[in-house]
Amino acid sequence: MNPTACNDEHQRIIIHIDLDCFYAQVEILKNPELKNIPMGIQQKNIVVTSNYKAREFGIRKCMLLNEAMQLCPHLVLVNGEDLSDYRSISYKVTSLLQKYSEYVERLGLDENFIDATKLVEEKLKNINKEQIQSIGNIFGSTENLCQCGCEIKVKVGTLIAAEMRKLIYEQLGLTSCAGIAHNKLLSKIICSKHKPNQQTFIYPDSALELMLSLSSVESVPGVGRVTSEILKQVNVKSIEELQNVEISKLNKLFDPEKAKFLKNLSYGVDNTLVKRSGKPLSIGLEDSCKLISAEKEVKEKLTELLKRLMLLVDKDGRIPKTIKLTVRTFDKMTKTSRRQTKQSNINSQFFTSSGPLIKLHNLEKILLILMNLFRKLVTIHRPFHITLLGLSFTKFIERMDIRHSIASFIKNDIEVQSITSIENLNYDDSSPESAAQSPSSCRESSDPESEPTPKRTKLNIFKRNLMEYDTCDSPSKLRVQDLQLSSEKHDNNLNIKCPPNADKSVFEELPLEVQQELWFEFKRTRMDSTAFGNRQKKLKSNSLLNYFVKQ
Ligand code: DCP
Ligand code: MG
Ligand code: MG
Repeated sequence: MNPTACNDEHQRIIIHIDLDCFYAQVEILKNPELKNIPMGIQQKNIVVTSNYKAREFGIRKCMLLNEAMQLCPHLVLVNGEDLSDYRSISYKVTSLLQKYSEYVERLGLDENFIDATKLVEEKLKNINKEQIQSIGNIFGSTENLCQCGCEIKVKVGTLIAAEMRKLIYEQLGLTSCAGIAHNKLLSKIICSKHKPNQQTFIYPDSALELMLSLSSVESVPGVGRVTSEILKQVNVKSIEELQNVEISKLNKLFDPEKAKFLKNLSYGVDNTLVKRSGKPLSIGLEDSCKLISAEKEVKEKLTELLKRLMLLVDKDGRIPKTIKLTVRTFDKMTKTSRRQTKQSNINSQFFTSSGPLIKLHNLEKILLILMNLFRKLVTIHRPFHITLLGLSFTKFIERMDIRHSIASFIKNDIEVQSITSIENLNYDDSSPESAAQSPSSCRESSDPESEPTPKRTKLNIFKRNLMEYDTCDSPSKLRVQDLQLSSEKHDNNLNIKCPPNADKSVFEELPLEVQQELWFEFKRTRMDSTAFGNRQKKLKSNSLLNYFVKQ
């Protein structure tokens, strides 16, 4: 539970930090010569952002390339379609902020909310209240301020925000803006009031004034295009109109909770909590393309995407259990596009080696899975036209938890499948991927939610049994069960058996190749220890069985 859950009061201090011209700053870090010349970041035919030098010429975010070049003919362009550096620096910023508070919520790639309530309380214990001077620009008046103690808290919040921004600059060389307020909504709105490299704060008394200063409901964070279109049905376009519309009218358009949420927003009231962000739930890439109508071209495009994606996953450090393919097809008859997704389990063992993950044989195995998924999405013996291909890895486990990866096979929420046989489970998921920060065709998905913890129960029993075996006197003394596998999918010619003392029910649920490896590993260690009389003989360091027995 967030310690600072609150009602409608001003007890919290929320800091919102947004990096200045983020992609441009990252490129400047890589090439400092770009610092003092107008520079824009290009994705396809759009300038998605630019440094502040370029903004002096009137360059705005997401401007068409032609338009930008007319405004500033000497604009230097840097291709920003590969988001991997932006992404990795973005996580570094979040990590720095997490040193201050566990309540750090990522928003897109360059924004973070921090619940600084506790930090403020701590600081207030060691500071002379009379001497506190706020840092930054203020929005609104300081007359007749609320007496509940919120004023001093906001002031201390400004000191903490300045410290955070200083740390980001010192450690990563990035400048940023901050907004300091008693809730997320106000802190985000206020953050962009003075840019770049500045901070702005607001006392609760000025919340209404700030909301009324917004041009329309669409400029309220949390009110998307769809919501504002619906609001237009009851003639609500401005904040004032949202304040005045009867809640009963909103209840007819939205569920009551959302209706109340919208009403609250119009008054600057936002009780949502700062959620803790973990690593992304999925890491993906997608690329729109000119019409692709041959399977060979699909494979080439997927190979390219997969190589890039493997580098991202390598940087992330975790091991994915599922791969998802997204395909957008174009129907020339109806002139409509259709986006579909299918996913498959992948073998965690593809990723167990450290260092760059692009091992050719693994890449080819994953490609086989992808092409199999592709054929399930697209009928290849009829003409087809692909306009977008996307790949993402999901269901991550930490590398240190690889020993538990077998548990993931055991307790997977989708059926366990053999990977090498390419008989993977597929299911439809036509919902579009969540994509971060990119208006153009190359998008990277990053879902800022925390990860599930590894599941252990059956695994532990299995592991314990194998450990008992590993320490017993000699293989001949074992209660050898040597159970023949009964499942249809098993190749009986291999004569694979469940290692003694292992939980047969768990073993039988493992994919065939995992069973094989465990069985052969068991046989090999039995032979070794018989031959050398060494009951403590160590298992091969990279063996699968080792994942069960090594602690
Ligand atoms: N971005 C994008 N498409 C958009 C908006 C932004 O690809 N429609 C990318 C480029 C930005 C980054 O996301 O660098 C962060 O978005 P911001 O809106 O915070 O813009 P900047 O950080 O570039 O500029 P500012 O200084 O205004 O925050
Ligand atoms: Mg920014
Ligand atoms: Mg931003």
